[in-house]
Amino acid sequence: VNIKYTGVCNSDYHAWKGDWAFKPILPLVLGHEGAGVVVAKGENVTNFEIGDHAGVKWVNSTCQSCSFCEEAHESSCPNQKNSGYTVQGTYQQYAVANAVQAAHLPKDVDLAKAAPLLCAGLTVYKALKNANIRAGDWVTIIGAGGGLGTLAVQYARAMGYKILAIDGTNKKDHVLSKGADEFIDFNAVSDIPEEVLKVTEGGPHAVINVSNSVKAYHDAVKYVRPTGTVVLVGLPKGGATLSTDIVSHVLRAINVKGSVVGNRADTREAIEFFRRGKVESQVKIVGLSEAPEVFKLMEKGEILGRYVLDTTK
Ligand code: 8ID
Ligand code: ZN
Repeated sequence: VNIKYTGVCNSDYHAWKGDWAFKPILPLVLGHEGAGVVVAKGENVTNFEIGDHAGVKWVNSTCQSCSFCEEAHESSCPNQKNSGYTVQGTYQQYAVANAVQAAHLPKDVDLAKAAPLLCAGLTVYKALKNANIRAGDWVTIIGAGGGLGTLAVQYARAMGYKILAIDGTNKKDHVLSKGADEFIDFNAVSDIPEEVLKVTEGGPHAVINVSNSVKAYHDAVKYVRPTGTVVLVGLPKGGATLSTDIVSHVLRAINVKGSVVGNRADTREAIEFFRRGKVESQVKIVGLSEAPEVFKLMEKGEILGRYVLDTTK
């Protein structure tokens, strides 16, 4: 795939820093939100033609034969390869993906805006599906102003949920403009569980944490509504653990669930929400050579939405 644009995900930052116990290959080209044009294909590839638009996502290839692949839990395939982690990624002009896992991008979808959908959009859409809630229910989105969070707010709105967004002071206007009903500033509020319980009248039916904050995870299991679900998406530095008060956990019958990207159907559905205008993809386009500056902004928590790199600059 001739990659035209690639999104900058916080996971790229973690890969660069070597933050997780699961280690990347070295040397490594980062990137797993690549959008571009098919320029060559293997002789057995039947589902793409030269000239088609394609997305290269985190799940670059899977074995198709394990029990997880059989049941469409491809992101749990033990034999999967990951773009920008265990195979060379999309911070370059030409990248390879297995045709089965490459995403089909309709030609009327702008490639720069499509890029963030391939990880951020897909991941939050799947996390919301995994929350298993109904239209009208409360969902709390932690880290709502970042790359994943900005899209999470919009998918949640499109899916009919009431949204309580949590992030820093500098993200408030941005997050409310994307459709959050309520906002809590984690810098300004000292007792976050108390405030969440008040705003959501007894706790949200689901919590999606897309921040790196371990404290936010501990708060979430305290304030989630009885029978509700905390979806773990944000990936803090390796070694972080989540503890929970067992008696309270049992008596409130709460669920705690990890969620990692999504399968091919989730990818197609997440792209379709965007194509139909139900979510917008706010991107700031800079040159590939500016990636180090983007990482600095990410480190300081100053990014609203997603940065996308133009691979020709
Ligand atoms: O499949 C997955 N599970 C998956 C896929 C893609 C990304 C997981 N991730 C992980 C990344 O590795 C990272 O840990 O999701 C996390 C978020 O990625 P991102 O959206 O690309 O990061 P960002 O744009 O930097 O946004 C993070 C937001 O969190 C806020 C920041 O202000 C920022 O807006 N935040 C922080 I840091 N601490 C917070 C806190 N205590 C907080 N918001 C609320 N409360
Ligand atoms: Zn990502």
